[in-house]
Amino acid sequence: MKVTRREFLKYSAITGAAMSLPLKFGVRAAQAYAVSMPLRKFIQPMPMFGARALGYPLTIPDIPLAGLAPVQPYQGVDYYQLTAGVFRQTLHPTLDTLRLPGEPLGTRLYGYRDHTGIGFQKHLGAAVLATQGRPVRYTFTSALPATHILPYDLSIPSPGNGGSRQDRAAVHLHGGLVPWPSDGGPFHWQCPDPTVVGASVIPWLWDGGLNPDGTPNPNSVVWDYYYPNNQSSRIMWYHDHAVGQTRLNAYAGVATGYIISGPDEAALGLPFGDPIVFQDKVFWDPANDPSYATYVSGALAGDLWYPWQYDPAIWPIAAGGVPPVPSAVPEFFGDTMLTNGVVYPFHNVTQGTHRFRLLNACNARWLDLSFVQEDGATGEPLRAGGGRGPAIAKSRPVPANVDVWQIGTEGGFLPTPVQLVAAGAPLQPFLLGPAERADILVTFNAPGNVILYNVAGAPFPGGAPIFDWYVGNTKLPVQPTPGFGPNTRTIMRFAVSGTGVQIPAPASTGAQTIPTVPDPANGGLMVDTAALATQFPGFTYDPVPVQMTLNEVVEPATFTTAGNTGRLLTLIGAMGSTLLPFGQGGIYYFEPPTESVVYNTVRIWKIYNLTADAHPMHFHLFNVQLLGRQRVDKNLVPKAPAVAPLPNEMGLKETVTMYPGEATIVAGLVEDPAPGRTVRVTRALDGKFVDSPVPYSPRLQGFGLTADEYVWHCHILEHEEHDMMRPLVAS
Ligand SMILES: [Cu+2]
Repeated sequence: MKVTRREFLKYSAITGAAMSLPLKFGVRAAQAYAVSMPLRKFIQPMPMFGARALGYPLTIPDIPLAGLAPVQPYQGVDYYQLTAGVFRQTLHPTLDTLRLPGEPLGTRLYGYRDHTGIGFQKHLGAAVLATQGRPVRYTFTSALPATHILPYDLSIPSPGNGGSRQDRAAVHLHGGLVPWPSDGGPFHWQCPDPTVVGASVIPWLWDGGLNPDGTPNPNSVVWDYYYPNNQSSRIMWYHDHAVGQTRLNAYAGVATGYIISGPDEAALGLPFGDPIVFQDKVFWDPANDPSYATYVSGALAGDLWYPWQYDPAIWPIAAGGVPPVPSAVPEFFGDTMLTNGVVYPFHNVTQGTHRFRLLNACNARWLDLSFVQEDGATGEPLRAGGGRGPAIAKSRPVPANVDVWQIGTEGGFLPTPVQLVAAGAPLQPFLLGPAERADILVTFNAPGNVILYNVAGAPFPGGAPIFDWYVGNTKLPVQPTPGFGPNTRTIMRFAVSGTGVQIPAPASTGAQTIPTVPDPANGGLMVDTAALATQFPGFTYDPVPVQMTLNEVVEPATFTTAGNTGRLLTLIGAMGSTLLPFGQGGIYYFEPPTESVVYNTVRIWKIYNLTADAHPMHFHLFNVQLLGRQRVDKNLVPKAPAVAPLPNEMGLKETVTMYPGEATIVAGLVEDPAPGRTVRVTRALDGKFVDSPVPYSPRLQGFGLTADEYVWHCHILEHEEHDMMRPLVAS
């Protein structure tokens, strides 16, 4: 599963001195990576999504579901008015004690809000609960400030029209099957000036305007987002995707949940299930990075910290390279875990079964999860085989007595639910890469405090000690105090008491995926074409694989306005690349498209990871069924038969972990998001309607293509932005 940095250098076809410096993860420069202040764990309740809507007591702080606009202009849709704005919220009480008299309280954040306004803005607020088959339409505006609240690297490629405005925002429904103008891709950005928009913004949806004679005027159109919601029940999320600043906007908080619920879910008779969203952050302590305010206007102690320095002590740099200041970095790992938007919360539960919908919203951190018993004396995991003190690193947390079943992923329900944990004993990996979701049933079999525990390496899977925060890790620059952060292993506490009902996992859910059979020639799985024809009538199977590579290279001086930065650049490579030969580097996002898909087809994608780390590759527009993973050599020749997916990967997904030194093979189910290329808009007032045509992408027309524009990319947000993303042409 893992290649060493030495192997990576061979794989990457980078020779000479260019990348000869190995990563020096044990060393830390003075300011390259700041450390959060100690924050006591498990002292605040976990906020709940939609508390009012779902009947939770108001004493539990809630993250509001989006409210309906007071005027409902369209029939048959849920219409919202959404804005991305800036606000402050206390994410941990200690952070407010760092403020001087007269300074505002709370950490400065970005986030979505609905028409009810600024006063109701909450971190991860404006989550949407959608009804299957009932479209959601909304008007979006950006009220982001002109100067970003995080260090902003102007050397990242310019978005073109609009220059390097820092107040841009685009809304991507992650996992949504939506017409391309509503995909909220990199060039769908808006800013507070409505006349300045991204190259892919094109008004197209009827706004209800009439001609003087009272007939509908089909040319009276606006740039609204429109989600058909013709998908099986699932937890999705929507988050920022503006080119050049996605990583910053999302880290600042422009993200929240979006749940589709329908009869397929109701038939299972399960409780609704509470969304639980994980993030890792660093909070600024002026004592260990006095320069930060130079790069972040108005930053206060306890505000979000984000790296601004490309530190050669952490990341490789080519000879002679001079990174800009501030600089984008190859990946961000926080030292403090947030759940549902606050620092290290607790959540009171009864014994018995609870349904949770997990979302990993970290920029770059995987989660390898387990439930462990808490040591009442320390607030840390109870350990066996060692005591507190130096031996702690060798001892093991004692598992809590829980059963865990996974019933769904980001693609909806698993056709066959999978038991991950039985009475505390792990049966299957419980991994959640960036952007992945897990719909789980957890049964707490005993009272007491249970810690949700994470041991995933960061970067994944190899891991570096300086990004693995726990008591007893002697490689850390600062030793955490028991019961306090920084700590990236102890995510949250479940306080278990009382009794409740046990709910068995369904044996099957009726969910569909691409049918497969074992592949006798290559190993792993292959598409069962006979069953496909029966289960997906009208779909064509294209067995010719799209072959791609994932690469790490030195950023060419021509890539950026900053000249020879010497920085690491992650890229996707394609057969027929115009920039670098296949397997030897890759192509920039701005280069002409090379990947195209056709609606109502199933197509194989084979993606070779030639880098040292895993990448959570995310496909817009379509879901995939993972078929297998296969170890390959530097010439992309298989070294062993492919290995079949894990049981909890047997279902549709849109974000797939692709390990280093392996080819990951998936089958993409490319559905048509707007059959007939029209969307009917009906006025609520009088039932007058227009079938608005879905236009083609003006940006793709610049490449001579009459088609719909999507993207596919790595969901390590620093990779996506710099520059592991490619256009996806659909028609
Ligand atoms: Cu990546």
